[in-house]
Amino acid sequence: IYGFLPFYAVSSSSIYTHFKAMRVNMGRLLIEFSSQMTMERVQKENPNVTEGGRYTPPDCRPRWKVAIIIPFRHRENHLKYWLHYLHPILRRQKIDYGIYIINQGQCTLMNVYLDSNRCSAAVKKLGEDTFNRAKLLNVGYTEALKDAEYDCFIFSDVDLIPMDDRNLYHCYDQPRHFAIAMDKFGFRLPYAGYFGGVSGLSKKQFLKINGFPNEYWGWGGEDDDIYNRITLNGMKVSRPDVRIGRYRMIKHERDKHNEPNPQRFNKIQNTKNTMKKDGISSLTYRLVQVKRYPLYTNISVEIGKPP
Ligand code: BGN
Repeated sequence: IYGFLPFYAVSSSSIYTHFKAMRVNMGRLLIEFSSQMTMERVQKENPNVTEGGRYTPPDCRPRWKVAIIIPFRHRENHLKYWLHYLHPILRRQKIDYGIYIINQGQCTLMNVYLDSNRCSAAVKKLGEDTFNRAKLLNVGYTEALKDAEYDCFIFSDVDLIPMDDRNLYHCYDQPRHFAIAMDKFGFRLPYAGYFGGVSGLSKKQFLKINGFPNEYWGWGGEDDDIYNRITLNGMKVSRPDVRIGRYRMIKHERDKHNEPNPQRFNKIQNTKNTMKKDGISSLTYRLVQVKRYPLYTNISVEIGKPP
């Protein structure tokens, strides 16, 4: 049958120029972390990204407005690679997006006169209290919505780079898990209910599960709690094809002040009882600083410490 297909049907130059003009996705990408990376270089590579790391495609009106939220502390080098790889991918995917880095910081002096939800403008520093990934993600959701009317939120670790640009960074009918085939897990899911690394929920899906838990201090379990919230609320996780959802993780030492949380085993058994009161509805934090850089918006917050 294929023998009868005229060759020009697939190779005609008009089709070729058409695709070239659309700057279509490229498929499998080469991702490496050995070349020198500087913020200046990444800025030069991305001249049409606007202040705060915002981009809107000039030639279409995307269905979603996407806030990409990255929980962060002490990973400047990873951030350079993340921005270097992701900005061009997101532009090819024609995503309307903004990048929000959520730093776990600390106020050294509180501005009691003005507003107890903010630190004094003068004194601020990076926090060294126990890390809390999911609470930082809740903060990212809240702060991004102060910036623009986002209706889709993608939550990404700073060390995860997609290896295929057909893994589209927008929202889906069901909560999305993007990082399904990471190199460190042999390019497959470590277990069926894994929801870690990179995930995405529409505003509606996020509110349906009352956002993420605020009470997971230290490493582990918060992503399993989010998975439980999704299934307990009658939704199911959507995933890309395993050949497309591939990721490279930038190698690193285990972080300080992010020890495995010994309570996580118990906590993930209790999502059904905790999710209604612990979530976006109960989120409190203090804003330390918001700074707009050319390639991202940097938000530092004080989120407290474990009880
Ligand atoms: C799981 C962690 C996840 C983590 C994955 C992959 C827990 C809860 C108790 C079983 N869950 O074991 O948080 O993303 O490993 O590293 O520790």
